Amino acid sequence: MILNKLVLLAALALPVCYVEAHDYATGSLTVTQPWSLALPPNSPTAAAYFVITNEGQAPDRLEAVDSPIAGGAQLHEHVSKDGTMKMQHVQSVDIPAGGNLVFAPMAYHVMLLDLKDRSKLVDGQTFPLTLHFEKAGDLTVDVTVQKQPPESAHSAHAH
Ligand SMILES: [Cu+2]
Repeated sequence: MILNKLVLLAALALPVCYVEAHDYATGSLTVTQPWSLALPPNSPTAAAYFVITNEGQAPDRLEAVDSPIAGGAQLHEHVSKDGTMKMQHVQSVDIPAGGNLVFAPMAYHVMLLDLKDRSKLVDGQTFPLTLHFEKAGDLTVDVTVQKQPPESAHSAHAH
């Protein structure tokens, strides 16, 4: 009886699901779990999301992004305008010292325009995305395409 309880406790202590984390670092910046939503083949645009953590003493700034699968890539944010949520292009995104910045649906995101290679926008595929930081320089990450947002993305839009 006691043994059965111990076995049960051991089973409960195991993580429910193991999420493979993909982290990329340059200088004091870490980019965690870049992902994109799998899209139908005729989608005109795609979006990419990730979390940037700045463990340094100084702020940095994400100034531009690009990807070989898209003819253009922009930094976007969601804003409330006349009672509706709209996305708009921003020139750059500040990353505060000791802080983090969440790119997620209904928040900051990378918008990929003029898609050149839609074969990568399928569940299970990855595509490269290069982030250009003012101080930390360039960082290329592999964006994982998936059907569902990762768990980490849910916390980003807790209203
Ligand atoms: Cu957008």
